[in-house]
Amino acid sequence: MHHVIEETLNQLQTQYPYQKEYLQAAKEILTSFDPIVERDPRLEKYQIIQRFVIPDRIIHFKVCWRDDKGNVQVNNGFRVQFNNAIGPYKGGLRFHKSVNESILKFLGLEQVLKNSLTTLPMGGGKGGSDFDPHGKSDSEVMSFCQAFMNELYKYIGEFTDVPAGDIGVGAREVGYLYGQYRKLVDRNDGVLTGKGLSFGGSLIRPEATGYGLCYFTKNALEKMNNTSFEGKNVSISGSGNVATFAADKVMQFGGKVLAMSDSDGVIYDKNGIDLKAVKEIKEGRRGRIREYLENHKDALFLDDPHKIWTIDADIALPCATQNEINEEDAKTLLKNGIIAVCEGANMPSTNEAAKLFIDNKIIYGPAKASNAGGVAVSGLEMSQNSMRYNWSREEVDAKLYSIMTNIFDNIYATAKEFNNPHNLLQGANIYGFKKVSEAMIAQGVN
Ligand code: NDP
Ligand code: 2IT
Repeated sequence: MHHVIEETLNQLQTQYPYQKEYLQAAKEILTSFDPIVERDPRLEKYQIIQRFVIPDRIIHFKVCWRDDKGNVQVNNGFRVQFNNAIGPYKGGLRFHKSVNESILKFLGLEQVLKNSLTTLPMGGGKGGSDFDPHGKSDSEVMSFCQAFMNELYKYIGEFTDVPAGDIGVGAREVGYLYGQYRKLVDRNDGVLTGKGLSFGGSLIRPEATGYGLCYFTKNALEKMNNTSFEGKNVSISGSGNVATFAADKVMQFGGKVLAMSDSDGVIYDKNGIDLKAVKEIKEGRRGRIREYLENHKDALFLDDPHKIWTIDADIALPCATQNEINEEDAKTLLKNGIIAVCEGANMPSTNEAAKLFIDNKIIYGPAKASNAGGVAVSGLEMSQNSMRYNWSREEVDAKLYSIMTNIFDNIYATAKEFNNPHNLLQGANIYGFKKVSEAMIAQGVN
């Protein structure tokens, strides 16, 4: 390993020993930069590796709000502004009880490379709160979102930082957040993406991450394996925004979705998942996925989310959360003859699992490339807001398809250039880093 990479990783380990997700992402990314640090002495001369892996700033604030009983609740709020060398900070907000600085730093770091891969002018950031939306009423979610924005609005803007959704933040939350922002600053400038269609949202944004994941996977299946989704069995973890639209597109492409999940467990339906029923449970009632069994007598419930990887499938699309595929899960998938694992969630495979996929030469689509469709259409939403114009559904979908195809082609070409065509992870890291590092060097030490 190049000494610059080794020293940087050691320093992070010493400074942030408890930030395990951040250290994991930093290790995964920096170790793949080995050949380019050798090749380009400017990276060492200007300390680009160290400057790249540390966020520009972290904003940590207190969020106080009242629940329906009138009790005062207190949560932590964050915005990690990671890197704005190629465009305004851009990335989602996550509301989940597990949210902390480590998770948001890993997500922000990934976002910098992902946004660069889209080729649109967006820097990287991430934010959120340890607020748990499960079981909260609509008015509680609104109170929380308003209190969160009462702090966040000071740090965001159409040219500075443009947040969006992530786990626990969908159209409802973006609506409440945007409403409070507009009230506070008296500007309707589109500062969040994922907005409702009636106030500046883009067609296809809700579908974009799941559809984009399938467009990426379709390209990979064709160009690496000369095959397609047609007739393939697919496991999709999660049952939120990304998972449901991925399932929708897999079915449109002729695949069969055997299983989906939530944090309680897995539904397995050998007849193929009835997506309408899943959407009715999840979108309509915000219920639990095991309710699927009430109307689907052939389906089974497996009471551990990891068990989804024991189901014999051709393609796995992890669309729930980080580290949901560990080394054991990866071995099980490989033993069952999986041909492709393409990531809808961020960092769903541990570094050990990802290495197994790459070493075994299956198609492994790394998150920062395969799930970039969501932020890509967020970028297109920003363009439409700036133009005061809306593209049609077909126009946005065609642009998304072309962006995902380009991402695949660019990272595959880079993986081949570095003599490991199956290492799309290295391809994505190096290709994404190129534009960011060039911009940092060109803009001097600051
Ligand atoms: P949602 O909140 O819409 O859905 C999250 C889903 O994941 C829920 O079904 C949730 O179940 C499930 N889940 C959470 N933890 C676990 C677990 N440990 N095991 C199994 N299932 C779990 O979020 P999104 O669909 O938006 O996000 C999913 C992933 O995709 C995240 O990693 C996110 O960062 C990533 N992503 C999202 C993008 C977007 O545009 N929304 C863009 C790119 C990536 P439960 O209800 O039980 O919590
Ligand atoms: O992880 C991600 O790329 C997102 N949650 C979407 C970010 C965005 O700004 O649309």
